[in-house]
Amino acid sequence: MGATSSSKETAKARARAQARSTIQDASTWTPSTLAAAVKDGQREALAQAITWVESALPEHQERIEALLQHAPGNGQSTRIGFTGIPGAGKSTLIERFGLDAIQRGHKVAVLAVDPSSQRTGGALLGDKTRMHELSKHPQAFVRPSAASNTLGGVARATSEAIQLCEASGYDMILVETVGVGQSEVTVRSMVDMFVLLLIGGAGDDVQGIKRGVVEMADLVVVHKAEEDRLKACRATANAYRQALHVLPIPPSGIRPEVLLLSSLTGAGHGDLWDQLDAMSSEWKSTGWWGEQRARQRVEAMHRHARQLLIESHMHHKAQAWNELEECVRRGEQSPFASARSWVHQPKGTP
Ligand SMILES: Nc1nc2c(ncn2[C@@H]2O[C@H](COP(=O)(O)OP(=O)(O)O)[C@@H](O)[C@H]2O)c(=O)[nH]1
Ligand SMILES: [Mg+2]
Repeated sequence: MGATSSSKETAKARARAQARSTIQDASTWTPSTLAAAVKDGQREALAQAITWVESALPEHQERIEALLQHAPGNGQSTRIGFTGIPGAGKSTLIERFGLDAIQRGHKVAVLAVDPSSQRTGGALLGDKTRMHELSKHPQAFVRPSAASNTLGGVARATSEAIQLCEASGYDMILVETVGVGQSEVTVRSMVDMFVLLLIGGAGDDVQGIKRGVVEMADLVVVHKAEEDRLKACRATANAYRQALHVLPIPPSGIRPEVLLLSSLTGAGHGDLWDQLDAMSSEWKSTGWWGEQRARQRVEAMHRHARQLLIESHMHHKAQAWNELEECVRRGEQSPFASARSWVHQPKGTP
């Protein structure tokens, strides 16, 4: 028995060594070798695979599809999104929450969707991700947001990144978003539970919190609630409890709770965990968990179809687009008529 298992071990070790040496040259990956390395839990491979799915180039779509087919997720992860203005403390909260989750036996992946990194070249997040401990932990994978100059490229890739993390053995997937417009909506459509972070005492106008964002939240956290700011934080929490009470009951059937929390002291983190845990158990028993996932898969198909169509048209009819754009800029043609004529032009028209 010993001999068999040790020869199996040797073969496994050899296969691993081989896969690792392949990492040295990313261009030698094929969809199936990359998928195998992802499923083997190799972080470098996972990072590479996410880079692949972020590509919007039409010639890359086939290998992306093959990769995703070879590395299907098992659907068993818990996916949690965190939103709130920059400075609300999302990264700090995620680091503490992630370390807690690891202590509870989970493998944690953190993905960040940050459209603003386009302007800063990612430096903002790269420097201040504040997940130093988590990113060094062997049970965690932290992927800072990639800058993207494609139409929604990073946001689109996030749902595929979630799948790849799952395939790689991560069962707790935390997504950080920045409170600007579309990114929240996109992230909301990819996660099971969505947490809104507020800073206690700061006015809504300062925080840029829109009703739409509050409506998307499954849980509201009044953050930075330490001793000296407790009064202001309680006032904010009460105001939100009242505001949430007049909103219609969400399709999940659960009205969002409002929690006070500090990621500096850790106060309230136990409640946050319990609340999310209770919510997921409840939704699994009512069927909302599965229903929401089903809706999200259909939404993802819509999103991909739109994206692929426009990318493919942009690729094949770039010159016609540029010419029409000039005409529209000069006011010679209506935007609607130009868009229609461009869409209906056969591909390959110069
Ligand atoms: N007082 C206090 N400050 C915090 C807390 N969490 C984060 N911060 C600070 O808030 C600032 C922004 O935190 P960060 O996690 O980068 O926010 P993000 O932009 O939302 O990701 C940093 O200076 C943190 O140290 C907290 O619970 N209490
Ligand atoms: Mg952050």
